Parts: sequence; structure tokens; C-alpha cells
Amino acid sequence: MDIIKDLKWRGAINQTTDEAALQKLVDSKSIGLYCGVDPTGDSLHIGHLIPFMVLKRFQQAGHHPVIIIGGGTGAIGDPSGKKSERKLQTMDQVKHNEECLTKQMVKLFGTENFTIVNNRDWLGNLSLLDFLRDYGKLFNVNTMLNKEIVASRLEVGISFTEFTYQILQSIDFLHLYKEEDVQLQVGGADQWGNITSGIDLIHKVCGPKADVHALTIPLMLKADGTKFGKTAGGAVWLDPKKTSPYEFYQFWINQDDRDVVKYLKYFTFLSHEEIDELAEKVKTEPWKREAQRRLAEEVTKFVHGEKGLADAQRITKALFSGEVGSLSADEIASSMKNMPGADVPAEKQPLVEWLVDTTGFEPSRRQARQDISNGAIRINGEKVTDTGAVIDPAAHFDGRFVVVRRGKKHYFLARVQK
Ligand code: 629
Repeated sequence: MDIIKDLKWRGAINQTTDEAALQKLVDSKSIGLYCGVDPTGDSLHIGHLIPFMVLKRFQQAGHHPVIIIGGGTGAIGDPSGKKSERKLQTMDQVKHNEECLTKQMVKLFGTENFTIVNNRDWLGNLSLLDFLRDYGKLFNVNTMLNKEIVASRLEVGISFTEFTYQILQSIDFLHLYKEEDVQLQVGGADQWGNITSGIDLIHKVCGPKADVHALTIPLMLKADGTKFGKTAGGAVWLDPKKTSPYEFYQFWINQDDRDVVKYLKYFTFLSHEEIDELAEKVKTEPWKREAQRRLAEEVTKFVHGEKGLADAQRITKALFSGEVGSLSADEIASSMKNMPGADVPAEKQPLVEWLVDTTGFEPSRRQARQDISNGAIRINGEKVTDTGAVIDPAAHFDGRFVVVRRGKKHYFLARVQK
């Protein structure tokens, strides 16, 4: 399948430079293309995944993706999409983040037919005088001021440092065009100004015939108007220590019917036919949530591998059935961290008292006794029906937690204090 057509079908194209010329280029040969990421954090999040999925599709179509880890640009900070000046990171932070992101990239792209570079390698050695003589001369301040990102910041103010950012990203595109045969830069819609400024630089240095292009991807909007990729617990990270595979899987499985097809198109490698079939099921049997399940399976497998997916599914099943006894204390910690809970002492106590006075999980002793005799209460996955039972909070999950469930849905996590 034609890659540009495929991207269009997926709704993944916001803007491109001359589309007919770009189409001709990708039809004619295997091209080099790139996307950059600045090491502003120690993990990628699912928003970053959007351009990387596009690069991956190019890779699968026989083209050659290059990723720039912005060790140089990250030391400056892209003003794009920021309403105010960024705080500079320390160089130690930048370097630590570079290492983390590089590892994640290799996990996503493998090592075959893929190149990863760090722009500190060329930006870091550029002397001030060379910068001003070789590049500064080729940038017109008026043009730079007119870029949306700079223009929108003029009221609040923008430092010379951040103002210069677009020149650095332009030098990168020129560098990769010369050294790695890169002819296309991909990014989110916020990157259009930076990318086209690189194209102008290449045309000035290498001549107007240089065949280089820009492709941006629309900002991801959610049907309910809230920001994509955020949950109550914050961003959805690719690092399993920050967002466990279970939480990651749950994020996708909980998506709205109105959004799920769009996400299948953006975030999975399922064929058009498969996605069309799932879209049909969203219409005809939405209660089955098959599209959401497929989405969660595909994305979790892509990011966390078969093992990550299997763990997520096992934990999901345990929490659904209530039989949580087989989960490890760490699995409890990561899967239940956003559920209601309380800190409790380690001492044994009659269960009814514990449920009412110690945890506040039940409103009254009468209610607690009734729920227990009805078989609605599970403690650590085991049904308790004896109203005279005594609870030993330190007995399970390495003495760290007691998991309480009432009915099918109401979970509560008691954290045992040492
Ligand atoms: C050097 C650095 C380059 C080319 C690009 C860059 C990074 C770029 C940027 N990107 C965002 C980031 O790093 O700031 N100036 O977080 C982010 N990107 C992914 C998408 C984006 C963008 O990594 O392009 O639009 C988010 O979806 O904001 O030579």
C-alpha cells in the first residue's frame, strides 16, 4: 500500500510541502526521513508515539527512519507550544534523559534499518563565530519573528536563546540532508515552523532544487474536549516504572466509542479492513467493546512486548473476577495506585470494626455486617462471610496491603503502616 495514501486514510496528515512532489519522491526510491525529540524528561509519553508510529510505517514501507535525540536543542528548549519561557535544565539532567530516551527508541525501532543520532554531536562543537557567519547570515529576523511560535510569544516576551531554537533545528535538517540523505522531516503540527525554516536553510545552502519536504500530523483531539494522553494520575508514559503495562492497557481499553477508531488508525498496524470491521462493531455491538480491547492489545504489545501484554491481561482478569490473591505486592501497588484507599495499622482487629472505624470503607456496622453475610465482601481475593472474623492486615502481599472489594466494582486499598 502507498504510504502517503495510508497516512491520509489514517487521518495522520495535517500539512505537507508540495504533496505531488513528495509523492513522487517516496515512489521513486527508499528515502531517509527524520523526527526529533528533546530530552526534556526521562521517558517518552504516548503523545510522542504519534510521529514515531508514522516513522515506523515508513520503515515498514522500506524507507529509512532517523531519530534525533536533541542533546543540543534540549539544552536550549523549543518555544513551540509554550506560553512562557522554559526553565533551563542542567546538562546532567539533559544527559540522563538522553540515555533514557535512546533506550526507549531502540525498543520501538530495533536496530535494523534505523539510525539514531544526537544533535549535541554537531551543535555542541559549533563555535559562536561559525554559527553567526555560516548560519546566522542566512536567517532573516523578520521571517523568524513572523513564525507563529515567535509571534505568539512577543507579548509575554521570548529570550534570545529560545528565539534561536529554530536555527538549531534547521541546522539539524541540513546536517541530516548532507550526511544521512534525509529528505523529509516529520513532526506534530506544532513543528511546522521549525521544519519549514530548515527547508529554507537547505535551499539557501544547497540550491533551490534540493528535494526536501515537511510532513506534520494533526494534534490529537478527544471527543470530550479534554487533553489526549492525560489521566487522573498524569501523563501516560512508555516507561513501565512510571506507567505499568497494566495501567497502560487500562488507558487504552477505557477509551470512548467516539475516539477508538481514530486511535486504531493512529496507534496500531492493523489493516484498513480490520479497522473497518472493528469500526462496524463499535456501531452494531458497542457493549462488547471489541475495538477498545484490540486497541489496548495492539498498543500494549508494541510498547511493552508480549510479556507486558500478558501481565496486563492477567492483572485485569484478577481484578475483574476479584481473585487478586495470586498477584504480587508490586502488581497490587502499581495496578491499584489510583483507587480509593487509606493507611492502616498492622494490628489485628475484628473485621467489622476495621471496615468501619479504621478504613472508613463501610458507613456503619449494620451495613458492614449485612454486606459480609450477603457474601459481598472479599478480603485479599477471598470471600469472607463470617461477621465475627478478625482481620490480620499484615498477613498478605508481603505485609504491605489489604485489598478489599465490595460487590463487583468497589475496590479499596489499605496500605499497612510498618
Ligand atoms: C531537533 C529537535 C530536531 C528536530 C526536532 C526536535 C524536537 C522538537 C520538539 N519536539 C517535541 C518534543 O521534543 O520540541 N523541536 O517533545 C515533540 N516531538 C514529537 C512531535 C511533537 C513535538 O518530540 O513532533 O509535535 C509532539 O507530538 O511537540 O532537529
